[in-house]
Amino acid sequence: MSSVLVSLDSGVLQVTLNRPEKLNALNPEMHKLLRQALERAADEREVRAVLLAAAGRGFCAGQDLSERDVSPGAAPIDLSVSLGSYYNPLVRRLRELPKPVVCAVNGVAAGAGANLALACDIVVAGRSASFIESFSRIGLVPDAGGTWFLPRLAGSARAMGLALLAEKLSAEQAVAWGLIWKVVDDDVLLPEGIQLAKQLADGPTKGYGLIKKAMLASSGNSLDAQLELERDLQREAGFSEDYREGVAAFKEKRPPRFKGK
Ligand code: LHQ
Repeated sequence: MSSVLVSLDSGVLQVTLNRPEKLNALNPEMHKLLRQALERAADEREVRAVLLAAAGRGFCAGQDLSERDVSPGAAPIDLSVSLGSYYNPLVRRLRELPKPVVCAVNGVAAGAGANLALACDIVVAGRSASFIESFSRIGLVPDAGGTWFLPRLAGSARAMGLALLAEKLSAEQAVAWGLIWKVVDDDVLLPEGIQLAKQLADGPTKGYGLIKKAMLASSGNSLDAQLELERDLQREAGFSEDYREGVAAFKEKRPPRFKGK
């Protein structure tokens, strides 16, 4: 059985981490398959939204630590290689993908697993899910974008506490702190994730891509620069077929039929 399952239905590419016995800890094979799935999402017109989900009782326990030889005689491991080859491209791909990415967090999300979830656009979590910036427990620095996402989402005091103390944050607390979109009962998590992704897959895909671009740029921009960017992106959105359709539907008092163009 593949460690990452991929299926396309109604415009939603569902990508499921599938190594439940290791709480979906990420190894090179999973990274390869994840990358392939996200490239497919970027390339195929039929894909209009992505749903990242996971099998079993955990979402993702971060980097697979069993593959690291840390015995006294072993050569020191250069972790930057793994970040440069796998994690950094993965986070960039998710953020820069011009299509919405929903993440359904079904259980514990630890280390890079937590930050993988935070790299997605809409994060919905099951009530029993939790987030742990577990890096400091093993002497590491939050990676996979953690030191960028956390202060922006939760504020610097909470970001620092999460990173230094590595305490488990409940899904309810993650919502209260602004880390994620919402919490739902565990038994409806997947249907809820699918429903959200389908809703987005039926939307103005091109406009969504431009929204992602604007949001991503905002944290490095002055208000002035952001206003200029909004002007440019709005020009592009205004030339889309979906803008015409959206306004026509509004005038005709009917639901829009977006084509993603
Ligand atoms: C695991 C793992 C795991 C292997 C559970 N690996 N097997 C990036 C680039 C380069 C280098 C370094 O790092 C990074 C980014 C990172 O992600 S660093 C952070 C790595 N992750 C962690 O430190 C989390 C380690 N895991 C845990 O702390 C716990 O397993 C959590 C809190 C996630 C869940 O605890 P429990 O619910 O009590 O489950 P468990 O500990 O019993 O785990 C279940 C199984 O999964 C168990 O296997 P076993 O054969 O004994 O049943 C664990 O060994 C395995 N597993 N995480 N990361």
